[in-house]
Amino acid sequence: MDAKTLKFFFNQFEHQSIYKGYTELNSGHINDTFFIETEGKTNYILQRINHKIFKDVAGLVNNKVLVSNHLKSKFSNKSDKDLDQKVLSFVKVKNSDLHYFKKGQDFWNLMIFINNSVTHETVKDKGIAFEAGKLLGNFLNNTSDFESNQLIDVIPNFHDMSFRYSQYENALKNASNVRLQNAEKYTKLVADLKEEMHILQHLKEAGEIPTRVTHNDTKISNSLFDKNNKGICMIDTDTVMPGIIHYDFGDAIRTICNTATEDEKNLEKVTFNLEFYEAYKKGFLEETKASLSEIELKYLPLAAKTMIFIMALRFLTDYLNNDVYYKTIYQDHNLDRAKNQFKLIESFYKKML
Ligand code: GN1
Ligand code: MG
Repeated sequence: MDAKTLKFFFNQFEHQSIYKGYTELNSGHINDTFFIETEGKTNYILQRINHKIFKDVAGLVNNKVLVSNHLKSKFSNKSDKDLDQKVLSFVKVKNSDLHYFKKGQDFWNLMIFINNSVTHETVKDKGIAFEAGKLLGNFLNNTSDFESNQLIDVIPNFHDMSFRYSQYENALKNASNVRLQNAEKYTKLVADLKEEMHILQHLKEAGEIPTRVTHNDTKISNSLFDKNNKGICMIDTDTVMPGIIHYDFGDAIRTICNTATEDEKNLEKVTFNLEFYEAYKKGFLEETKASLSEIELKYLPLAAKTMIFIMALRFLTDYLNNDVYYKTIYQDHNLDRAKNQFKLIESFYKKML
């Protein structure tokens, strides 16, 4: 992507700002994301949304706008300008009510950058884990009265374990011999864990665990902090859909308690940090305890294991499929990501038992 192109797309949106420059943000695996610096005080995040993965981008953007508007309604007496710095705000296209600009097959959207904010790829102290727990708790509280039937199912069965197993089993059938051999070490583990990894799904289907509006991509880099590491808000609301809290709690633990990044190849660096688990849980429960049922609380540890596992399974599946889903930058990238998550599960066992 070049500056001229980005400036063109930036200028399709309704704002008074003058484009100055851009920085690509590489943390996401699906969309292309750019920080847009302007000559003024307001900066932006410009995103090209991956329409191959998100089949209904218009619906996805509509979800995001609805959720943001709902979150904003929770603040009293705040001007639009203040709220733009507390919750994600989407900019409309010039002379249009749409919040996305479509050119050819590509969809673009623009958000206002929250000033003085930072994100983390790994957690270095338990204060951050605690704050992240509070952020998710807040998000779930504030969306608990949101009418979820307004949301489209962005990716049907997104965290459905049976769906992910069936994708994996198909991938096994079609994989190349080389990739199959490289993945072999993990196929037994995937088979052995099958029953346990379906427990949460079965409780959900039986109605024992309630469905709520959930974020569905709570990795630590999707929590925004101020420079003093106080939580501001959850970002990347692409996958907000009905789900169970275990998806969000577990997916957050998956990255918060990993002593290394998701892409770390040196597995010795990958261990599960129990102290951060406790800190995250404390922050999360401080916000949500009163509204959670006994069964929801009981299954928080299994949520962690299940969500680490589901990501391992998805990375492994994409590896077997020759990398058709996640962005990769080298040949065995997805396999390395899967190995990283399997190592985290192993460490989780040791620490939790
Ligand atoms: C993907 O694109 P990104 O980084 O926001 C994925 C998540 C995974 C995550 C792993 C739509 O999110 O489910 O947890 O990678 N999103 C989708 O880093 O598949
Ligand atoms: Mg995401």
